[in-house]
Amino acid sequence: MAWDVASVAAELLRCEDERVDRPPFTDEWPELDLDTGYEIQDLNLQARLARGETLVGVKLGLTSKAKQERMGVHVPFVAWLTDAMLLPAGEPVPQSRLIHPRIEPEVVFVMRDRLSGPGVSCATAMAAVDSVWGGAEIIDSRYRNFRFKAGDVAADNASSGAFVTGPVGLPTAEIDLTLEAALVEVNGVIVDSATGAAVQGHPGEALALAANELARRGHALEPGWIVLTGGMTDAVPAPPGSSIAVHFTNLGSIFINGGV
Ligand code: OOG
Ligand code: MG
Repeated sequence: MAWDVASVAAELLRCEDERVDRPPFTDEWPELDLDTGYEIQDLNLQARLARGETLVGVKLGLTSKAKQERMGVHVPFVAWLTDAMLLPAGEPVPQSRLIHPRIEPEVVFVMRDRLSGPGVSCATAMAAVDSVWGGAEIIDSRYRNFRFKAGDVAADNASSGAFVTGPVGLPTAEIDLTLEAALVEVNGVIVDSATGAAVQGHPGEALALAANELARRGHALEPGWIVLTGGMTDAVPAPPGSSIAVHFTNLGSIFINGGV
């Protein structure tokens, strides 16, 4: 079978809806590059909106060395967040709709102003932010063992699954994000940690990257949007029965039960 943008998009949504994983498309279609991946991602955003979901923001992928090294993909990229991915605080991992969830700590921005690239810097990006939050993303790949290349993972909406935001939101002036730490706790044991500096040197750089990358695709960051700036540490598996927590220095703690 010769894959194209439309058939890969349909197959990815089918895998998501039926909770099945598969080998990466680049095994059969090596020319599936990042920009082709974005075309597929955009087609599936339209499909998500057509079935009643609402666009609520964007997520960045692979903005930290820890994530890039683990996934073997060394380019950051952007994907879409819809309201179907919002997990209320205190809810368990939605295992019934995920294949092999993993959790990662992220710095989250809520936008006050529209932010449109190109030419956005960390400082101009931060000036458009309303508030900063701690977050936990529950990623889930439609690729077996999370094996993929840049084009595959961009097409797969950057392994989107669900995300939770924490209990504390601060104005940007009240927090030094380079020094803001996140500890990752699994079943009572701290297994990893990083500060915001792990994310492109400053999470605001990731925000600028999002605005500039979206401009290339004819979009801007809109007021009220949520931006997940990317995993600060490697992600940890979140199987049924597990108990995961993310603790931030100033942005509070998020507790996520692995569910059943
Ligand atoms: C790709 C998604 C990356 C992040 O924060 O880096 C991502 C993956 O690791 O499966 O969400
Ligand atoms: Mg993430």
